[in-house]
Amino acid sequence: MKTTLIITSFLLALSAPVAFAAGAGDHDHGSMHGAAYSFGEPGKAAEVTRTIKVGMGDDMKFVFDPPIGSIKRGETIRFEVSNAGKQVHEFSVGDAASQRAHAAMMKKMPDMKHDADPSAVTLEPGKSGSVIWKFSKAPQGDIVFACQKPGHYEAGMVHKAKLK
Ligand SMILES: [Cu+2]
Repeated sequence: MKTTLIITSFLLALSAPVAFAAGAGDHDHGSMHGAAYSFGEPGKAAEVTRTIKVGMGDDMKFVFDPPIGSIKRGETIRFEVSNAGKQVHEFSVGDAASQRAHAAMMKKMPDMKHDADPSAVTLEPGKSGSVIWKFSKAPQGDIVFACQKPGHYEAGMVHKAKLK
């Protein structure tokens, strides 16, 4: 419960300045419902337009199958994520700002899971899970997929995709 509260307040703290920076005239009423994200919103299974397998391993790489290429604004993607490694890995959807904040938080709480965060999944070795994300908002810069277990982003567990 404590972790959930921490994550929720983190997300609120994170999203508020980003949403504000997104600019006047771009009022997002969706953000009034729970946590808001600068890079889209949790997707619905019924609205999935493509499914991509994401492999993670101790070689510190994401393998997208098929390759994700660029993302069309508004599309909903189901990521079927599996961890073939012997370490815990995570797959999180974000943008440069959210991933920076996420990395800072993971440094303080390296064992945190993302059960309360629909934009990320944390997987024990051999496990799989999924994230369904609607790319309804254009962030500043690229969409950034990352594993923020300490040191993993730096070792290569990051992938950037253009949102068009
Ligand atoms: Cu990792």
